[in-house]
Amino acid sequence: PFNQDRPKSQQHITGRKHFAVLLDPDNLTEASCLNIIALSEQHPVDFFFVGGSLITTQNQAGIIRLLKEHSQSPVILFPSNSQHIDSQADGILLLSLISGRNPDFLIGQHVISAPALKASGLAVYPTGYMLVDTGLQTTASYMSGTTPIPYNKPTIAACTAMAGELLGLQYVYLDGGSGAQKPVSAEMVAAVREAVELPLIVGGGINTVEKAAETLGAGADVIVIGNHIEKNPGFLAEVSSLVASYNVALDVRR
Ligand code: 1GP
Repeated sequence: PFNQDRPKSQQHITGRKHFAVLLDPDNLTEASCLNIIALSEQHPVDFFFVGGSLITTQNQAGIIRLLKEHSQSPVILFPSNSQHIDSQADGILLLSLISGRNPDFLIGQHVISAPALKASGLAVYPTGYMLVDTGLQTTASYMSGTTPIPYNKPTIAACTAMAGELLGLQYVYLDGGSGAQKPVSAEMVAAVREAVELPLIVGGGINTVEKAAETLGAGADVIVIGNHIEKNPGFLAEVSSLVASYNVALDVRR
């Protein structure tokens, strides 16, 4: 089983940009969810992520049902623990919290959920999840009991992503945390982009078109926006156009 060929680079990066809207079941009513879905019909969204670091309501299944009934965009679970598996969705980010040193979120929850995941039929996306310190402590950092990567240490982020890639993870998610005071820096996004050949997902605190553009320009393949669209659904249209403009420019260059 151990031949001597060096593994080929995974070459996942296409240059195409993607837009994911994160829906936190605690923050949405049925009406606000339907409004976001209606907007996404006119202003395309590539994926809906569903989840949150601490879910206190029983709304998740209903939100996924609405999405599946009214939208063609894939629904991908963004779970905080093993309880959040729902086979109505299309896929799940199987997050290993590689920025932290809490074994429960590196492997423990995965062991608990493996039989249900195998049986669920969900597409499973093994993801190196990296929390970044963007100021105030976020729910994700507190709930996971982990220290996030310091904001001004892009080299730590790059080495962590490299380790995740070498371990065989297939995606990297760089997250400032939901409602972060500021997004992950362009320097850190660029350092991670340079370090690995995996698709790079970036989210947390993106609440202006300028911040979204900076994140995409620094090398994010997927940007994730939650809070600001929940508060101001019109932002969905602005980000959708921004992402489309990157992809049109890419097509013109080809
Ligand atoms: C959080 O990356 C997501 O995990 C999105 O963050 O809610 O701040 O957009 P926001």
